[in-house]
Amino acid sequence: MIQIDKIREDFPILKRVINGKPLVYFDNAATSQTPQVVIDAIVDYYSNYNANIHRGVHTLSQEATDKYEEARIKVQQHFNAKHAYEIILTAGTTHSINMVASGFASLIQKGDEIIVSALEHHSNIVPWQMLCEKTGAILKVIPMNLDGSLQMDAYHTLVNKKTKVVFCNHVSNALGVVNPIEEIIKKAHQFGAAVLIDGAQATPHIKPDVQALDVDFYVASAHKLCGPTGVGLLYGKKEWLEKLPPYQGGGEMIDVVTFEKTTYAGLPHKFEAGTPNICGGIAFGAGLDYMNAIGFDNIANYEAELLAYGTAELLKIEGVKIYGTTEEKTAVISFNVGEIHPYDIGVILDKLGIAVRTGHHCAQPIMDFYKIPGTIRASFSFYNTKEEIDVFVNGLKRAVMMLS
Ligand code: C6P
Repeated sequence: MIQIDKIREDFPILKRVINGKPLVYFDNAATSQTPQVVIDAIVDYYSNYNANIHRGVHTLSQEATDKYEEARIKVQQHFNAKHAYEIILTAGTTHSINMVASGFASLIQKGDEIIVSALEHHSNIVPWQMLCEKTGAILKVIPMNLDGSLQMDAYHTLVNKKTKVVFCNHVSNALGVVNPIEEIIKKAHQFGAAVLIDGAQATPHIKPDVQALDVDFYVASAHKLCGPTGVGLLYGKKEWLEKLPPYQGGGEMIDVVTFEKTTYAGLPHKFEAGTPNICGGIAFGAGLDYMNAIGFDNIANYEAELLAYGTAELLKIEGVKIYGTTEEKTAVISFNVGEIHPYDIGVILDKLGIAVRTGHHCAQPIMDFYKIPGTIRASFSFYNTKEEIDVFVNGLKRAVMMLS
């Protein structure tokens, strides 16, 4: 059970007044808000044990190193990775994807095939296009249906022995649909292809088990998980992380350096050159602790209620068209009202204290598919309420009246 009043107390920002109105924050798919315990963890780090890690013999450095490595273990346990060294702490989902894509440059040859889904965020399209340009590999796309689901029959015919890597998001950021990643992974493995799943939008709602999924790479960002920006994870199976070359050269990722030759450190340090986001990593762990204490089953059940209520209320407004109508969705409603431009609605909602995202949501191919410039995206979290949905729906009605 979600104790909503208690939970809302944990988030100082929810008390903010915007344009004279209480904040209604429905832009959770862009970034989640930060509970006090995570803010406290950040303040504690800078107040009490700010130091560089893995290098100093002094007490502060050891304390910071211990806390940072504890955070890695929290991430390992949360995602159920077999080994802590399979968790690379990165700057976030985009960074993690680029690490893998650039690493594959040495494993991919001209004529090899790479598959992405039609539902990808730009950060899971552009790095692979860059890789194809560099290597002569061919990018293939799993097409989508009108309801936002993937055409899985087409996927089954796309995979073949030339397929080297398959990339798909676990949940689409623009539509909120949950993709059949188990089926995608199983099929790719029949042909020996590696699979990277982008969990940026799934992880705030679903606790993934990377071993049960048998996924090769899984990536996500802390800032969508009640943590800070600028930190995230790359999970990789040991075999794959050992095969990939390091992404960057520098301090921390080496074993022995001479002017003739450098040998690299083992996992995870091979992929963690330079001073990492130490405080961010520790706060990432604090965010996971906070969400796990609430419980992901509780979060999912409560958000499903918000999604059902919000969808039903929105559909009462004439002209509302929702994009992404599959049965399995996270608490995201992407929609338009008649011919009104989403941006115009977003501006009026902001005047009423309501934060939503408008536009193409970094997923232009999806907007091209629907032949629209963008959508209004309302994305709910476990700290939102049905009362806030009422405020939003009333605000939307006002906006539609003003713009019609
Ligand atoms: N989507 C949204 O409003 P970063 O920016 O690296 O933390 O995450 C990038 C990213 C990758 N994949 C998916 C599925 C995502 O949703 C995002 C971030 C935000 O939808 C900001 S564009």
